[in-house]
Amino acid sequence: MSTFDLFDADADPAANAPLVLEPGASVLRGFALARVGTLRRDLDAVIAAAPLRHLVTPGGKTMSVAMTNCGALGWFSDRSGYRYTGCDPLSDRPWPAMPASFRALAVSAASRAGFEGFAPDACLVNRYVPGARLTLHQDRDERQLGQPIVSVSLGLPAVFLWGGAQRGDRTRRVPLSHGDVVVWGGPARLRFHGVMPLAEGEHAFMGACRINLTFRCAG
Ligand code: MD6
Ligand code: FE
Repeated sequence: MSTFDLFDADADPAANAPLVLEPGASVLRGFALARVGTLRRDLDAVIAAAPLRHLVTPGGKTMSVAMTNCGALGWFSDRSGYRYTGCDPLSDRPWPAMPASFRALAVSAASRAGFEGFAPDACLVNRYVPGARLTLHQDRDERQLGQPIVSVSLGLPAVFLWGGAQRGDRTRRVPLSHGDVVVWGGPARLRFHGVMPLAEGEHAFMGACRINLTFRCAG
């Protein structure tokens, strides 16, 4: 890439060429920025219908990240395991519908990263406050491992850990900011990954937290 390319891309972050972490995994810097107003409004409605809560892992630990879902399926964890459910176990009602703004963003980000025809049926909402973290894990509870995952970062910056096929493989630190979108699938779909403890801070638009939306085809 020439110096001129870099200057051009900086003028319009959404036009940036994807940063390729490895084949199948890329970071689209600022891809969601133009839509954050609508995303925030729709997010507030989802959280009002299905409140954020701290799930318990099968091992009995309470997660530091608070979670909820929208879409036909939602990710859930308790002492009996990880799974997708059609209803929110807190209310026994279906998860809130996936807002059209969420779906449109996820489909266009997937397409920008080279995955046409992404059909997400699940959106996991993660809220991190300072100190909250996500330990290294693989996303493998989805039935359609042929479809990518689209991950949208809002609010405070975080350091994403990008690992390998084995838990013990060395990890690369990838800073993620408000509006960044990560897309991964294909050969990278089962990579270990995590999020370092969130640093203290106050984000002008989202407050003292980071929200991550991950879109999957789970059913
Ligand atoms: C997060 N994300 O960024 C946590 N998983 O808060 C994930 O665990 C994740 O970003 C699968 C695919 C993309 C992700
Ligand atoms: Fe994950």
